[in-house]
Amino acid sequence: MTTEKVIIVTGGSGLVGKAIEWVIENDNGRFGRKDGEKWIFLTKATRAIFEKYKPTHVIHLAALVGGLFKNLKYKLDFLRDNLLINDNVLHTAHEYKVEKVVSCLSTCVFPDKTTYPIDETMIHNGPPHHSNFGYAYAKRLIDTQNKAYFDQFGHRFTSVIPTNVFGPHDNYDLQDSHVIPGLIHKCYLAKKNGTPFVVAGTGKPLRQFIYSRDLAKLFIWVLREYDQIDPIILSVGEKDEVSIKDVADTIVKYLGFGGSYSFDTTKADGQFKKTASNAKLLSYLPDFEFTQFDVAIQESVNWFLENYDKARTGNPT
Ligand code: GFB
Repeated sequence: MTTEKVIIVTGGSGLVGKAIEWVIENDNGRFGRKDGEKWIFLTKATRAIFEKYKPTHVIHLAALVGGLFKNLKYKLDFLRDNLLINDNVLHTAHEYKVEKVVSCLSTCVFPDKTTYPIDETMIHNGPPHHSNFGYAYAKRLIDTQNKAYFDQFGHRFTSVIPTNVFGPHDNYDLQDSHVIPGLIHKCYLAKKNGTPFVVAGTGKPLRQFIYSRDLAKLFIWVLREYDQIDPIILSVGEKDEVSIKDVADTIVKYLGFGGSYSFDTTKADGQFKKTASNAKLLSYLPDFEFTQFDVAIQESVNWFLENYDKARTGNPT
């Protein structure tokens, strides 16, 4: 008789947590809810939660996160808060003999000076980009913690490395958000108030973006089937890399914005690119279907318009 899997998801009310919940509830294919699985989506993961649910598996998403401009301002908070959150969750998982923990890193952890495409073996090969070194080092250390828990106790704690994520339930705060929710919100306000739509920076930097609901399916696959301690990059292919200008153009199209649209080159561009290889992922899931970028942006814009009143907008006028 197989024992029931009790899966807790830390940071369960955020962008990725909500996407995993959506897939578990709505996907009738290989990624949806399976018999013998109990899923619990948490906002705070403390000892009391482990005591209450006695989880067998953990998807660890809870973190202090933010876009370029928030990272530039709060490097110590990003380092310290994430170090403390990760140690708390991983050590509590150790004490409660959790079978598996899947933690979430980001491709910003990789060295800034590197060859491309970036792959999983390069994670500790040199300093990350200065704009987010606080967050990057705290997240890199999860890989080190996983290896230490395996070495000393044999725990199967692993991690995934997504590229930039976007989708429903994002954080749309104008200062602290990532680029896609930030530009969706800015363009929406420009259209509503008849004011100019201004994109920060030159628009030239390149990024690979993964839709939160695609990432959610891959998280569920990693939880159920990926058996390594070493991390795995979860990303669209290198050929799907787009510029910040491409992103802004697509958002302007789906919001139907016809006003003045410009770039504020006095604002930072951040890292020019962090082109990552998804070869390892495709070696496991060669037929995985990623949602087309345009379709994912349209769904994200529609979700924002339908949920503006309850979305995390930071309450601008
Ligand atoms: O998503 P983002 O903030 O972070 O994207 P990173 C930043 C890029 O978008 C820069 C441009 O080139 C910005 O100049 N941009 C243009 C904007 N307009 C805006 C805007 O309104 N808001 C924002 N945020 N950007 C982050 C790391 O780097 O990536 C985090 O700092 C994390 O730690 C995240 O890893 C996934 O891709 O530059």
